[in-house]
Amino acid sequence: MEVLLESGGEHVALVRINRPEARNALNGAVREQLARIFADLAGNEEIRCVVLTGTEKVFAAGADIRAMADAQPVDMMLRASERNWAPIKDFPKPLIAAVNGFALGGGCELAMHADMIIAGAGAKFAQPEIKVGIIPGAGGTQRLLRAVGKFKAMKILLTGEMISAQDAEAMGLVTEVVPDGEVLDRALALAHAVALLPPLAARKIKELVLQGGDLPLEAALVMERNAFQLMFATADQKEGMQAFIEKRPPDFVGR
Ligand code: CO8
Repeated sequence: MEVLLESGGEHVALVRINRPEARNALNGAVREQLARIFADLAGNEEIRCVVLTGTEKVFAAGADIRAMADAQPVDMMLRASERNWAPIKDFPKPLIAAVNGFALGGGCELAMHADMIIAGAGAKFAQPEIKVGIIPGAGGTQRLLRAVGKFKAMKILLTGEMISAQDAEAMGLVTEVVPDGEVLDRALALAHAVALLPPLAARKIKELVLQGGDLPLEAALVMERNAFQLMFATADQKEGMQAFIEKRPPDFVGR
């Protein structure tokens, strides 16, 4: 298997892409395995947060160029790769990308599917599709635009040049930059901190940030208000507030 599912500790899953001989290029097998794993994790109540990572040298070098080089448009349509992106795009729980080395093309797009990106100081990000005669095909133009704004996005998309983890952090593409050897530990620590908090509230926050950001403000605020009120139906709201009043740590159960 090129994608490994491991325990990341209590309530945390660790998903590793492990196809080092092709720099973790996202061929059909890798994308199918990722899709299956994320679909399973979505329905697994034990899991509250997921960390997605690659190897020490590469997060993912993009779509598999060898598997696309001779393709015709109809081949690409029949591959319907959006089917395999869907379980990651729609993953309802917090997802943290731990990026060491290269996150290029589809690899950068995959990282941008996460809710937080922890990058090693030596990590490199790019959308180099233009250099091989295509354009990003898994949301790169749109998610990058929304993350960093038009003028930074245009430079990245039109030149295909790599940007450093530090520059990516400065423009808002990366949550935190840490020393290369500490990326996974930091991502897991963050995942554990999130996993201790009420999972239903975490899901709602993710839903609101992702869906609300593309709505008119008034509509998004109504959505937020409804979700806020719904939280008062959860056992974790009662527990969180009671624990505060009793000056004890809360024990959230995800209900
Ligand atoms: N596809 C297929 N094979 C790859 C890819 C790739 N994207 N990247 C690396 N490899 C293979 C190489 O062909 C090589 O194979 P072999 O040993 O058999 O010759 C092996 O991995 C090692 O590669 P390098 O020798 O180049 O390794 P380096 O460490 O010197 O360089 C790099 C690593 C910088 C990552 C370099 O390999 C590179 O630039 N790769 C291509 C990056 C790229 O252009 N990515 C964009 C691809 S297009 C894309 O992602 C479109 C997204 C559309 C999304 C929708 C569908 C998923």
